[in-house]
Amino acid sequence: MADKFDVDAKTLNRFVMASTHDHDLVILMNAIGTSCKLITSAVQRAGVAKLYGLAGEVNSTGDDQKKLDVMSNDMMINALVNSGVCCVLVSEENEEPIIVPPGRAGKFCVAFDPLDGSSNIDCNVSVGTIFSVYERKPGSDGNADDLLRSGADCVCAGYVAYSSAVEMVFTFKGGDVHGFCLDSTIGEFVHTREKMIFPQDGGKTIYSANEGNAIHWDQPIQDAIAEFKKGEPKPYSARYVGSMVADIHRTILYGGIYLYPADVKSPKGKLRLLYEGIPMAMIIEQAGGIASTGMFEGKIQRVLDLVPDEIHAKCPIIMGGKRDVQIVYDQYKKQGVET
Ligand code: P6P
Repeated sequence: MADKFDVDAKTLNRFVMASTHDHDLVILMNAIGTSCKLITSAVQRAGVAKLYGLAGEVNSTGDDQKKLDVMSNDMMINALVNSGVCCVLVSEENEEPIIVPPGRAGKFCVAFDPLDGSSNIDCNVSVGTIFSVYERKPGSDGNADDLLRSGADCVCAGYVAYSSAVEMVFTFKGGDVHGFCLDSTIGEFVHTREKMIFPQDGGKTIYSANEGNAIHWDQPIQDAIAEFKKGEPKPYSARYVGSMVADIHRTILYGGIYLYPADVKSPKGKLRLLYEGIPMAMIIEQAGGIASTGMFEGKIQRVLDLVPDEIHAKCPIIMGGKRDVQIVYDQYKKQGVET
């Protein structure tokens, strides 16, 4: 029997065109989609094309850059700079912001991690791309200050999971969260998940954290993990991929909680606000979950309320549904902390 051919393919481009009259946003999402298709090709051919291993440089996070980090970064920068709709880019792989030459500059400011979790690439574990989009401030030609704003000013956010399927999850500010899988037979992201909603009962009892950091966590976090291990009516399952996109994607679809809290070793946490915290928080909140910092700079904060003081600012992250985030908050309440 012939494969079912879709004569009405609901591509990412068509979704964006139907969702906005801002043609520059259509162009932007097309450029992001194209760069993620190129990254897909590189990631899927890494073994064959001998792309594993180190590039011999270090990125803004101090991580050893993998060959694929450099390639993915170049792919995104080239696609965005040449889209004609961006004025400033911030990448995890670049210490300094990339200012688009005035002749090719447009209104969008994009922060991205081109290949998040790339330390996993050589052992074939899922990796991802994460991006957040802002519009430059009125009167600005486009510089880092246009991105030193809270998630309240974020126009849209998304991630791409390079795994058994290549799936982009994307949302406009205030909109629903949608999933688009890459159909390699037509080279397009097609609409496969309409209105992704975090399981409102909290979903599967899963906690996701790097317990290798446990000795550095504050007592309420240690107590919350102990509560998850006890679990009601049975202990939670522990799942930790070590690639944020994989861990967050699972958390949104299955439920549970993802934690990368601040600790004595990393008082601001490890993850980056502009291209990990804010985009993931916008997606989690608009899918009906909670995106908290846990204890950060003396109080419990909402990730989307944080204002980055520099383009590679860090933030702690506790993301999940009310059931599980409340267990964390209850431990802070026991210490008299307002949540
Ligand atoms: P750790 C990858 O380097 C990353 O930025 C996220 O993708 C991931 O969730 C986290 O760091 C893993 O950090 O300290 O557990 O290896």
